[in-house]
Amino acid sequence: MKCRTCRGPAIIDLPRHNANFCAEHFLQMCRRQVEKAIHDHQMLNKTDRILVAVSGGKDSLAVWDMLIDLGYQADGLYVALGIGEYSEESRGYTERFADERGLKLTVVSLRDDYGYDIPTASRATGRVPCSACGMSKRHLFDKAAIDGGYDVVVTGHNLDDEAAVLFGNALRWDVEYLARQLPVLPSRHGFPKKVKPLIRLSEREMAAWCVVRGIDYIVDECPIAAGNKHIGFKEALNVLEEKSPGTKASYYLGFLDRMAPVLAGIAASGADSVTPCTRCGAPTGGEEGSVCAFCRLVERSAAHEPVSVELILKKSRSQKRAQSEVAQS
Ligand code: Q46
Ligand code: ZN
Ligand code: ZN
Repeated sequence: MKCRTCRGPAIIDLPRHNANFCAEHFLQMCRRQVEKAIHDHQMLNKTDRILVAVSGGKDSLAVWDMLIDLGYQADGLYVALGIGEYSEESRGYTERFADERGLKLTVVSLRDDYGYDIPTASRATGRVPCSACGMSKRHLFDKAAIDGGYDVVVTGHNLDDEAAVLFGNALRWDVEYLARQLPVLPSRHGFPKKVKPLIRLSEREMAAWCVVRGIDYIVDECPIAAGNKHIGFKEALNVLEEKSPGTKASYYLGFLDRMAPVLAGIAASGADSVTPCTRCGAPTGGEEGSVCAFCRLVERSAAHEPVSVELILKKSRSQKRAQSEVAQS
């Protein structure tokens, strides 16, 4: 196996590029893909103050590493979700990454700073854990960016993530979600700009980036992720990718090129009126004088007795068992 660029020994084969690369030229290919995404979608400027949402996983640590490597000014924000050992370990990976490189990392702890964690919020509000989690993270990333004077929030969503979400939205023909599934959300109504520089790189490429660059990351998935629908969509797309390399990239990047412009009018016509939350001041879609969904979640969750992650997992296992019994009967 020889590197396409230098003919030296290759360390990775990338069927969708019909090419193999040595370590040096693999990194070069990744940097170019990120630079192209940043340039094509006007994601970032070299003078921007960037806040990277980091989780301790490969994608968010890789994107932070890449941005620093490309000369951007990027700090990190980690939200401690209180999902048992998984959260403790992922925090450790994130803190070590930042310490070793002298990068600025801010940690917000749901339990210490807001009096709840994700398993408890899920039980207290009756939301599925990922919904309580996603809403908490969105609110806290937005808040940290606005309070800290950052120009833009970066997340580590990669090609596999975006293709899976697109697949889910297309299966339901959810036109509004499709119209908004863009790698750049401009800043508006008090929300910060948000961008996804890894949209041209796959999960496997991000894992390889971390190995080559010596980045230790948490390999285990969030234990609560098992019921997440996107995992099924990813698996389905992986089957297609295996049969026909390049399918995922042409599906998602083709959507951005050819379909997103067609849907642009729908994206622009979305809800426009926001008012400040009377409790925390964050923009909210509710009526004048209302409290935002995050503040309502905090109020209910902090008043609830702490719930362990094991209890949530037990509940989701018994729900699945009941569903499969119904399906078999
Ligand atoms: S951390 Fe949170 Fe994810 Fe775990 S609870 Fe769901 S959303 S799966 S990225
Ligand atoms: Zn090479
Ligand atoms: Zn609020």
